[in-house]
Amino acid sequence: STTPVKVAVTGAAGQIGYSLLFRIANGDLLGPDVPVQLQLLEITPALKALEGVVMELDDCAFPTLAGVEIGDDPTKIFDGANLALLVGARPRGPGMERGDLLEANGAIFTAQGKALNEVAADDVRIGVTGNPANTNALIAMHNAPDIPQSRFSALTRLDHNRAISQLAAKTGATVREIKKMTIWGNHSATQYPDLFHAEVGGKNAAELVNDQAWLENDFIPTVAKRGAAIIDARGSSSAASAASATIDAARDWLKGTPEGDWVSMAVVSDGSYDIPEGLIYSYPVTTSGGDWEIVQGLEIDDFSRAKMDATAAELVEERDAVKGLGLI
Ligand code: NAX
Repeated sequence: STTPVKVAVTGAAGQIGYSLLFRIANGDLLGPDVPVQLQLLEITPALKALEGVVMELDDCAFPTLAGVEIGDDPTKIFDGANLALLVGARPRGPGMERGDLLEANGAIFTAQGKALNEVAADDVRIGVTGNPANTNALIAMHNAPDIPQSRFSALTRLDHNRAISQLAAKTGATVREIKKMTIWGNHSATQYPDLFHAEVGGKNAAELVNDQAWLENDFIPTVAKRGAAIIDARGSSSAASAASATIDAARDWLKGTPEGDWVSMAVVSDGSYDIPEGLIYSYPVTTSGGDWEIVQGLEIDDFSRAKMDATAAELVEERDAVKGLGLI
């Protein structure tokens, strides 16, 4: 059909937005034949900058871009949205405590959850990139009781892609040869990138690498702390790679994962792998027809179990904190 797909993006004038919008408008998300309508949300003081970004989008003359709408009211900008990419969030400012950060983001994600509940399209899918992504998604989900919980996901695809890239570099394989990578848990330093189920050219990655010291002391911390390394080198946080991962995650969610592979998505736990029910926890998932399914039956050894439980414990703490603040 030629009806444009409505894609809402929040934080559209930010640095991830500056990469993300052009990729979506170029057809990288839905393909060159699907017209896209961009609906862009910003806070009022950033609307002028956003107008500048829209001028640049216009100047690209993207054939797939059917229209652009901007504003600071989520009940207008989320109207009819088929996909909502929640990128905008409140960064931790000087002197801000963890509780302050959760509260500031709580205000954003309660309001946006309610607005999505009220005005988004019936088929809406919601991807949360803004940090703390898992808990922001949890807050939005709880404030949108009429939207099925399975429609909410937080981004761990950047971590997933980073893990693939590190494994490719270690083994000399191409990225294309690497399958079944998994990020478990929180998009934070406690995340657990798992090589025990990943494959390189059809061979088990952990067996191929055969170097537990590298896995523990190099691979896992490199992936988990990559964000900080980028800030160190670039002077600002990852933006183009975060935008690319946001696109990868949404595209695979809507279009399906290939046979014989899976992706990592933080989704609501049903208790799989003994993770507390209701947390937004990153799992290996396959997708089809716009729905995800947690990969079942993976064998978990003691090393993995401890890592999976540690990142779950952090998410329980975050959940209890936002519950204490009355946000969920
Ligand atoms: P920027 O600070 O450049 O942009 C954020 C934008 O969001 C700003 O323009 C701001 O005005 C806007 N904003 C704030 N509150 C808003 C609201 N209530 N409604 C709409 N817009 C609002 O940050 P950027 O580098 O683009 O990063 C955006 C978010 O992604 C941050 O929370 C960041 O921590 C997070 N990230 C998440 C990653 C992930 O893998 N899940 C990786 C990259 C990134 O660090």
